[in-house]
Amino acid sequence: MRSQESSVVIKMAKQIMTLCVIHQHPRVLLGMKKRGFGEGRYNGFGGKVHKGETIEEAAKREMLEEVGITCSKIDQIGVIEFSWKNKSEVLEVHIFKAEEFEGEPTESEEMKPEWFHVDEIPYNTMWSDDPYWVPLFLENKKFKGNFVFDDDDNVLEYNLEEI
Ligand code: 6OG
Repeated sequence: MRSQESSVVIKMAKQIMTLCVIHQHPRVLLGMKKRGFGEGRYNGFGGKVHKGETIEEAAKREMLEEVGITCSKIDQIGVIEFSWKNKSEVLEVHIFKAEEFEGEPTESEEMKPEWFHVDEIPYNTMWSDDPYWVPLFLENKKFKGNFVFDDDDNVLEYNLEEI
């Protein structure tokens, strides 16, 4: 008789998040994260999607909250799932681009905005996945992928494809 298979189901809560980068060629607006998750790294602006709002609404809200600008038109460029080899956390990050905005980028408690030339993106002070997908983003290529990190947030494995 076949022995009964035992299986352990590990439930991983997937956190849906937004990430929006202003791209006015040849410059991009990033922010230095001042606190919390990703502190000390440059990144686009974004955060968790709240109950009752669409992902796009969340992306626009975060732009206003974190850097004080209104983006009426944003385009989704990519979606990436991030996970860690030794953690159960999974983040599904929806990446948007805005070319236009209203208002003046203003420092908030969370982010200090800064413009960078596309040839001088500060990859050394960014998440280790960024050098893989930011070049696609800058070329307006749409993509999806997933990245797995080790305990030090280095990329262990990844998949990235244009869509
Ligand atoms: P709060 O937790 O502060 O939002 N984010 C990532 N961005 C990159 N480039 N790489 C990652 O690899 C990321 N994980 C999360 C999503 C966190 C912000 O950081 C982005 C959000 O915009 C792990 O609310």
